[in-house]
Amino acid sequence: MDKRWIRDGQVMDKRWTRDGQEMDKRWTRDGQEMDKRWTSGNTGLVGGSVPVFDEVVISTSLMSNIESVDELSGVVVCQAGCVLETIDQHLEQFGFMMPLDLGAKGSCHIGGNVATNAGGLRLLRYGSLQGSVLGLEAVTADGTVLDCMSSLRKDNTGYHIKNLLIGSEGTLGIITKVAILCPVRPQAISLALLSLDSFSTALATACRAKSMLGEILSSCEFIDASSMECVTKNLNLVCPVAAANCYLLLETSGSNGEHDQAKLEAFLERSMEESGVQDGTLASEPSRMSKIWQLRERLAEALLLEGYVFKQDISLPLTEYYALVEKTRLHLGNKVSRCCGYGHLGDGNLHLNITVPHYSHEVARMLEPWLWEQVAACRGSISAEHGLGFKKRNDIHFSKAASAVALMQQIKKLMDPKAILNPYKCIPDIY
Ligand code: 2HG
Ligand code: ZN
Repeated sequence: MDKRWIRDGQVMDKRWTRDGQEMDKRWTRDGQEMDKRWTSGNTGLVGGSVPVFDEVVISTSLMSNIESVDELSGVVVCQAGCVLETIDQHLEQFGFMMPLDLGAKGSCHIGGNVATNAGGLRLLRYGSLQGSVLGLEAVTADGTVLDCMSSLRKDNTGYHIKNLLIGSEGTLGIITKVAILCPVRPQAISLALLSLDSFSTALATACRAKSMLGEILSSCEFIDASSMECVTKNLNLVCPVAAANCYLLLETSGSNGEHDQAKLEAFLERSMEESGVQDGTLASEPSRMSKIWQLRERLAEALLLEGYVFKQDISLPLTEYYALVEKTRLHLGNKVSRCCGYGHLGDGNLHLNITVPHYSHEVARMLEPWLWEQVAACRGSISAEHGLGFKKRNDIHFSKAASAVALMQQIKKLMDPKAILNPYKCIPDIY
């Protein structure tokens, strides 16, 4: 193979040939040329924090103290109204980071994140909040302050009430404080953006990234051509790789820059051998990484500029991931302006977004329950990380058995007999 690299502006004099054949592909690193080419912050997307009928809104904004950081274990204890990004910035001085990162980090509150079991961009690496939240405090319907504030990694004493509250969308208690296990802040971070000819190449490349990058892979995000066109056009952003059908954004983070680079280079060299991998760029410089991240993180904002957006947050088996976007596109035809897909490919979470100039009843009716039937047919989930909120609570049966929903309703009745905690949300009414 004959490919050249440029690292931080420097041409790396490293070439590979295979069977004497030159591969005409190049990379850019940090923008330098090579040749070819995610409550309480009210940031939820399913109306979970929106008062609809007779609700009273309780703000946790003033509960914004970060109470402690345990420098040995990496456990941060903070109040529910702390902004996610603020906690992360605070942790920097101790060498830790928040295990959760999402587009709304600058305004979302940790209490809301925990209440919705928010997923985000790095779940692939750091797991879900069900695992990272070691303890919490919540106020229950009768005013009891429920103290589940453990900071222990292991604690199998009785039922895990804490885990019941995580993801309950405020329907079983108001989370007031949390203890979160934080990973060590990485010393070296790199970001690769690849353009690919098809979803199957993207999937094969993502699988290769998982196996070749292993423990240093911290994010594996997918963007389709329509999404990329939307974010670049509507927000005047520049995509640094050649236009293609699909894009993969792969982030590595680790404790040893040299080791990580060697792994990443081996992965990229191998990937560039594939004819379907069309172009790529690699960045390690923070401002360049941030520019590339914007192409993914600002997609939701870019879509909003097109009018009304039907937003879907779906978990699917990887083989069905993009097929659903294509099926939906065919199903809706010219009734919509755009039907695009992006999301957390690394954990099977697709964000299917459909834009129309103005809200359309016709499109709404064409979309649901048709879409939920497609998702249920392949045993996917109608809400991967955003929750059910007000919008999807009555569709829960597409993803959960009737017996499970009935048990949820009994738990709700037991913990909130007067239905005063975030009513009309998350599960169908029983009262
Ligand atoms: C993200 O991953 C958020 O960016 C929002 O979960 C998803 O815009 C969306 O549909
Ligand atoms: Zn997401």
